[in-house]
Amino acid sequence: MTRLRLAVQSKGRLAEGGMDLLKKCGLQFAYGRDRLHQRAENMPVDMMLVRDDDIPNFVASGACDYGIVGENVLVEEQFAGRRGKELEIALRLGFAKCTLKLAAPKDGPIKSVADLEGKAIATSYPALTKAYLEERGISAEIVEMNGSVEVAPRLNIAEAICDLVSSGATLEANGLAAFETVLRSEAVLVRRKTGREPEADAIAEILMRRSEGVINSAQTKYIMLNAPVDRLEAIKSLLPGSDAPTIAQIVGRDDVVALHAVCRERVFWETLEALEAEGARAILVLPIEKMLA
Ligand code: PRT
Ligand code: ZN
Repeated sequence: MTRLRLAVQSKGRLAEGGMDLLKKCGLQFAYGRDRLHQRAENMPVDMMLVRDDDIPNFVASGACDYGIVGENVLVEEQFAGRRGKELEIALRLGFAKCTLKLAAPKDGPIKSVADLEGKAIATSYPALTKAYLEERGISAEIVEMNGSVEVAPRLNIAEAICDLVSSGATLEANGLAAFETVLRSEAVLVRRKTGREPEADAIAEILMRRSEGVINSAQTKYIMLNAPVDRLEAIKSLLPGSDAPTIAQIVGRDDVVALHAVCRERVFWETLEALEAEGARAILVLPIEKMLA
């Protein structure tokens, strides 16, 4: 019987989020994390644990059917003219979000893309950076580095950098300021554009549908509250991303009803305070574990 072969980063930022998502999709794995292969016990899925940079190649060559990779790695492979071109995004996974940014010393002369003309830029994403600058008519020298790109300006290796940013703390700590976003990235599920096995695709479809349920339910909350009947419309309009709430009678009360709603956007404290100000009481916000639309 066909098993879906899935490439996942062995350790790093994509490994944890990837495993977490697969577990929430119901996959159970038998062994610890230190093996190259992991076999799901309850579904026809085999995982191959590898370095993220190798994943596009593994999927393109057919060694794996699908893979979880940062969009930044995929796009770099595509711009570099390597095998990433043979891949497509099957599903955006919503974790490991980051941005690829151009940055330069905070107090230096480089404040915009135009200031990069004739300068040296250090990056682990040479093809992406080059394409971005060429498109804007800038000619600059690309200095390829495989890590610690943020130290390049201080070491006079380059005047600017193009690197991934999530919190921005690394830039800050190195006296750098970002002035341009080159790419927004998140973890993505990739597969070959052509030449896939229908049986593997069918297994992947189940996982993707479950993943969508997991991703959608992550921010989604179930809100329950009691609402004065005469404030019902105002209260309904405050509920973030909810379409049709359920209204139920409360025994012995005709001035107050119970309202239950699924909210598809983040529910902030400010929202709860606004609901309370409109007369809502007994407000409960519950997490939703699984969801099928
Ligand atoms: O060993 P292997 O090659 O598999 O791992 P790796 O070192 O290449 O990858 P890893 O685990 O560091 O990152 C894997 C993927 O996570 C990246 O390709 C991105 O898609 C994604 N990701 C999300 C990030 C970040 N956020 C991130 N912040 N990758 C790297 N960083 C770096 C950033 O460049 C900075 O140097 O983390 C540092 C801290 O960032 P700040 O802004 O929070 O300070
Ligand atoms: Zn890597």
